[in-house]
Amino acid sequence: MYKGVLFDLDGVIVDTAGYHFQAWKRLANSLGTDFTTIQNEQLKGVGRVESLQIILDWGEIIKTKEEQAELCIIKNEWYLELSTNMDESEILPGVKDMLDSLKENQVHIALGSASKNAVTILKAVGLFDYFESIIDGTKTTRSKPDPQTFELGAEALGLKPSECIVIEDSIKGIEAAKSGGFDTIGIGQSETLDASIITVKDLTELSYNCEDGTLTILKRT
Ligand code: B16
Ligand code: MG
Repeated sequence: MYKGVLFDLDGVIVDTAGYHFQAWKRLANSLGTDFTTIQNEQLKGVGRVESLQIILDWGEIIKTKEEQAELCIIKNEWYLELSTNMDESEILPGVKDMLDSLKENQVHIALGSASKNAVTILKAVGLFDYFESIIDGTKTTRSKPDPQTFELGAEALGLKPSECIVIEDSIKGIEAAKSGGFDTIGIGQSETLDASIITVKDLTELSYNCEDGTLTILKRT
């Protein structure tokens, strides 16, 4: 039983993971390099600056700190071009129902995302008001797989890690949550994600019950 849920954003609440991939790929191609969808799994959940460094390392490309800052700005402009017209139709399946159910039953809700665009995206899709606390890339100093994002989320809700569950779509995010002592639900493929409770394709596949301020996951693997 859990008293709080910490939601990742990209790839869990909204389908922006694909937009990040497209924008990074465009940037990599503009630098004369490329990366695969399998490599992209290593970028999911990782902050902007750290993601660029990984891509530069893959391509054995050296850039100064100033050039890296400029490249991050360009990537974000391309990402925002892709995500700017988002609306509630891009909320992933099962998310709205789960948020409604949690809220109706006084289960605490926070966001734990690496993205600096999190507030903009949540407002664009009309989900901002569900969150009691938003821990995003503007509030953290250490990128996932460090547990800081989720530790701050639990703290903001006044809960211990053992009282919260983290919902994540990334390898690094699951790693971060586990190392902070959180149970985890994976969104994606169980071959890729080693979640502690269950990995589902999307939240419509998750059996749960919300009652008197607690969430119970009914079906576990
Ligand atoms: P931004 P999440 C992460 O969000 C994305 O998975 C990752 O691909 C992105 O690089 C990172 O946010 C930073 O995002 O460039 O918008 O600040 O999955 O932790 O919600
Ligand atoms: Mg994610």
